Amino acid sequence: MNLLTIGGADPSSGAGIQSDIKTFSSFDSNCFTVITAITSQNTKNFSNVEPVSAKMVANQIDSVLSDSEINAIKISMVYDKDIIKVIHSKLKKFKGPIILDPVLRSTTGGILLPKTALVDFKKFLIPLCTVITPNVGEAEVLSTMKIKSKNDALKSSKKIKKFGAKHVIITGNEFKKNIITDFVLENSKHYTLQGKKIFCTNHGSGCVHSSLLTFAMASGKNLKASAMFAKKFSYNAIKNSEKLGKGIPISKIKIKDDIRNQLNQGINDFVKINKIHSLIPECQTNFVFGKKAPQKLGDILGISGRIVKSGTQILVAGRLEYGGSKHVASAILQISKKFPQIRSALNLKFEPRIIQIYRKKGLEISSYNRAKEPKKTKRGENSSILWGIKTAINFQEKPPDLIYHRGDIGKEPMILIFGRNPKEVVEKVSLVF
Ligand code: PXL
Repeated sequence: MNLLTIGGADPSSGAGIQSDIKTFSSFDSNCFTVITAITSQNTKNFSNVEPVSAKMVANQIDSVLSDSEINAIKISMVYDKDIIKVIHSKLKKFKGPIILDPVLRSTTGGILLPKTALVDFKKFLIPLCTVITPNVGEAEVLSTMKIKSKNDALKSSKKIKKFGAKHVIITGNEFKKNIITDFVLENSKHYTLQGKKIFCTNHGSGCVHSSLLTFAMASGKNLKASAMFAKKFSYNAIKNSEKLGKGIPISKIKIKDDIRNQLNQGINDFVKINKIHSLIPECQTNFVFGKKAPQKLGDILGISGRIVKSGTQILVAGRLEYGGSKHVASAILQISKKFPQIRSALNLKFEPRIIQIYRKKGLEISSYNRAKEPKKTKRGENSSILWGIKTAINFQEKPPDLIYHRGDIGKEPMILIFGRNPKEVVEKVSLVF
C-alpha cells in the first residue's frame, strides 16, 4: 500500500511526518512524504517553525504523484495560506480517500496553523477531505463553539461538515468521567466509539490516530471499521508510549506479531551461518513463515525482496510482508494442505553433494521432475511450484524436510528446506556445514 502524508517535520520524532512514517511502516505500508514546514521542537519545548515555500510543496506533490500510485493521502500541519492553496490545486482531482488532521497547536504549545490561515483552511482544505479528524479543542475552534456534551459534539461536527468534509470524527471527548469517546458523523448518521481513559499526557497520539485512519480507509475498510481500528491502535500507542527525552512521552505502536518476530529472528540467524553465501542460488533466497492453515499467499509472511549475495556478503533486500513471497510461499500453501504442521521454508542452491550431505544426516527428502510437468501448469510460475510440491509429497507419509528438483530448460534447479518454524528451518540448513 502506498500512503502519502503531507505535513511538518518534527525532529523529536513523536509527531508529524516522522511519526507518520513509523505508523505506516508498522502496518507494512510505504510512506511517501511531502514536507510543508520544519519545526524545531523536543519533548519539552517548541522553539520555532520555518515553512517550506509553496512552490517546493507543489514540486514535492508533483514528484510523488507523477511517479507512484498513491492509495490515500493524509494532510496534517499545513501552516501557511499559500501552502494550503497549492495543496488544494494539486489534490482536487485525487480520487482516493483524503484524511485531514486539522492540527492547530502542538502539545508543547507551538503554533501549527496561525489564526490568519484559518479562513483559507476552511475554504480550500476541508472541502477536499473524505474525513476530518479534529480533537475536541480543534473542533471547538473550527466550529466556534464549546463542546461539553454529545449534543454539542453533534452540533459542532455538523458545522464542520458544512465546510465541505464528507465525514467528521471528533476525538478525545470526555462526556463520561474516565471514558474517552470519539464522536463520528458519517454522512448524516452519527455514533460514538468509547474507550478507557489512559492517564498520561502524550506527544503524537493525534498524528498516530489520523495515520491509522488513513491506512484503514486505504485498505478498503468502511468508515466505522476504520474509526474503530484507529481508536484501538492509538490506545495501544498511548499505552506503549516511551519517554525518549526529558519531557512528555512519545506515542509508540507495538504490534504483537509472533510470526514476524520468529521470522525476523530466523533471517538474522540464517545470514549469520558461516559460508552461507555458498548456498544462495542465482535467483536468490526467500524465507517464509505462514499463519496456521494458510488459505492464500497473504497468510504467509515473506520477504518482499530477497536475501541476496554479493560475493561473500549477504544482504536482506526488502521488507517482511504478508504476501511478500510468491514462489516459496506457494510451496507452503501446498505442503500445509497435507502436513499442516509445516509452516516455514526457504530455498537454497541445488548441488548433488548437498543432497548427499542431507541424506547422510537423515533428513526426509523428496523430489520432483520439472521436465515431467504438464503443459498447462507450466504457464504460471506459481502453478508450477504447486504442481511440483503436490507431486513430491503424493506418496510421502512423513512431512519432508527437503524437496528438490533438478531444473528444466531455462529453470534453475532448487532445494527447498521445510520446518515447523523458522528456527527449525535454520537448524536444518546449518547441517550442511
Ligand atoms: O500532533 C500534531 C502535530 C503535527 N505535526 C507536527 C507537530 C505536531 C505536534 O506537535 O509537531 C509537525
